Amino acid sequence: MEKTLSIVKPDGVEKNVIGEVIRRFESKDIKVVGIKMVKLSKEQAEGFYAVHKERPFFGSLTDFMSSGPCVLMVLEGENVIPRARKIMGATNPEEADNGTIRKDFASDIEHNIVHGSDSPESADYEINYFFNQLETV
Ligand code: IDP
Ligand code: MG
Repeated sequence: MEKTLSIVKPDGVEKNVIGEVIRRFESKDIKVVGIKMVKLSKEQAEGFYAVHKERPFFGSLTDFMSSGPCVLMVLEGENVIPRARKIMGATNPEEADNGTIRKDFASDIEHNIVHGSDSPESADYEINYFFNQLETV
C-alpha cells in the first residue's frame, strides 16, 4: 500500500471544505491513516516547500501556507500518489478538470485548497517532515 501526504491548505480551512476534501478521498477508497491540524510557522512552511526555494512565488507561497491553520493528512491506498493528485486536479484551477477539488473550490494557482505529494520520494520526505511513527496507524 502506498502513502501520500495531503494538506488542506489555509484557504480550504477558511472555506469550510475540510470535510468535503476528506470525503472526496474516502469516496475513492483512500484511507486517512494520520491527521492533525497545525498552524505552520514561516520557517516550517519554507522547510516543507524547500524544493521550490528558487521559484519566484516561494515567498508568497510560504506566507500563504503560514497564514492560518492547515489540516495535515497521511493518506493510504493503492497508487494513492497519482490517484490523490487526479482527485485534486491541476495546480492552476483554470486548467483543472471538472469535478476535481481545485476546479470546484480553488480561487487561483497559489490558493488552490489542497496539497498532494508528487512522487514516492517526496511522499517519504513530506510524511516524515510532519508525522512521527506514533502518529500514523
Ligand atoms: P502542486 O501543488 O500541484 O504539486 P507545485 O508546482 O508543486 O504544484 O507548486 C506548489 C504550490 O505552489 C502550488 O500548489 C501552489 O500553491 C503554488 N504555486 C505553484 N505555481 C505557482 C505560481 O506560478 N504562482 C503562485 N503560486 C504557485
Ligand atoms: Mg508539488
